[in-house]
Amino acid sequence: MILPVLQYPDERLALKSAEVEEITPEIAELAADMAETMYARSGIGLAAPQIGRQVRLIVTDISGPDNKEELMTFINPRLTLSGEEIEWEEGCLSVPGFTCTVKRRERVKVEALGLDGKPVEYETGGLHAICLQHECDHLDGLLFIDHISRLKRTMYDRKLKKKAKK
Ligand code: K1U
Ligand code: ZN
Repeated sequence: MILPVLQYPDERLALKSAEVEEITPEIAELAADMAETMYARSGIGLAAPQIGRQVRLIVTDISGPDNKEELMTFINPRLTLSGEEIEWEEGCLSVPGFTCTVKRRERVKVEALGLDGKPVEYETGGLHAICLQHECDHLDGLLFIDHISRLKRTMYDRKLKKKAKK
């Protein structure tokens, strides 16, 4: 099922999510719905808080909605960052109409549980590393706009207020 994606400044996006205690059929269904929603919105990642569920669950597929070849689900992910700091132009399904360059680390190691409850360890770089940092930020109530300069953030907030008045 395709679910509505919460949009900034919805306060639920700023909440810290809780660990998944047990991988129930509901969690498996939530992961499937998140993947469907991510593809429907042309995203390469989605975190549970974006659809109003404050649990530590993310999905990614950097092959994109036209290919759907690299779907990955991570439960209770923990990241270890490495490599150089790089700049990447990010967008977010919860922050429509705005993109901005964010500084992130080049490589990540993810330790998580898979949908079968088994531990997974996965190392990656480039776009997937950026996407994983972005999605894990959502689990801690952070958006990419929390990483940009105060000036750019103020400009975006003003743009939103103007749009809301119309
Ligand atoms: O979390 C989200 O809202 C999904 C977001 C993830 C993301 C985008 C860009 C950099 C890091 C993380 C998106 O998928 S927005 C769509 C998008 O920017 C994109 C789509 C296809 C290829 C590349 C980027
Ligand atoms: Zn996002």
